Amino acid sequence: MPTYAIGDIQGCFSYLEQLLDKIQFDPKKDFLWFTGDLINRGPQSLETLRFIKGLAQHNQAITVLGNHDLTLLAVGYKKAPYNPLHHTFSDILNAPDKNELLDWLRHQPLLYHDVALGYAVVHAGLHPQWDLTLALSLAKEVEAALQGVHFTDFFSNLYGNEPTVWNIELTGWDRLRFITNCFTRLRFCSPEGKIELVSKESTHYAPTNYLPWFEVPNRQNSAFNIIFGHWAALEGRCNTPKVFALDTGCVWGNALTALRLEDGIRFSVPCKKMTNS
Ligand SMILES: [Mn+2]
Repeated sequence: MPTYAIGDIQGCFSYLEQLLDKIQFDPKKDFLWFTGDLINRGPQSLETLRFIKGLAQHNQAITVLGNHDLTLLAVGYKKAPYNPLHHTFSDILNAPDKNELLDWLRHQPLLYHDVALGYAVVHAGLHPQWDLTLALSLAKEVEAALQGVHFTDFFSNLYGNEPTVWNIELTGWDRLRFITNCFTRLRFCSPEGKIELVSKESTHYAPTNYLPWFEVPNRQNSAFNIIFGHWAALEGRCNTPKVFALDTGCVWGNALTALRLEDGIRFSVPCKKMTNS
């Protein structure tokens, strides 16, 4: 019963189909993990979301939430505007099953850990000062807000790059925004734990005094296998032990990648560029 973790699809449904063909995915035996950013930028957000929701509801897959998935929710619940320069998910917003899709999506986790397999998956990263137990409990705080009665308030308060430093005594929206920014947007972090949410380049172009989050010394979650997406500029490369980068830039014309957790073998299909923005 292999488990495959699959990187950011971003609405490139045809490449997901090709990848599942390549690994000879058998929904009766195999299980899929997705790193989030299922939708946006690519041409088939609706097909992708419907397909993964269907798998998840049959206990054949899990996904974590990425920044683009949260953007869809914010726009879908009318807490952010639809911007045709940056958004390609009008197919979902106009779909007859829009409400079911959004409702399912907002019930997905930000961090998932399988004790038996010995892997965790997150969209962007874990703050270096969080051990896995704390990270799982912080993820639950955000998930409770996303799933609670007043969940639309979360999207009104989601956007922003502040605060930049973790403090266990943070409260309110600042606390939930910091946690969400780490799980869904983090790339670079200073040795002291200050997060930087602007740079998107590869590790060679780290802002001065910043490191990739997974290279920060004394990282408290370094004992665990962690799978992440989000960072297409890494092209799937990460030399830190137990950290697995899976966003290989499908929508940018690179590849869509699956990692088989049981033996660490990677499978990829080449992709044509599907976005200009
Ligand atoms: Mn992302």
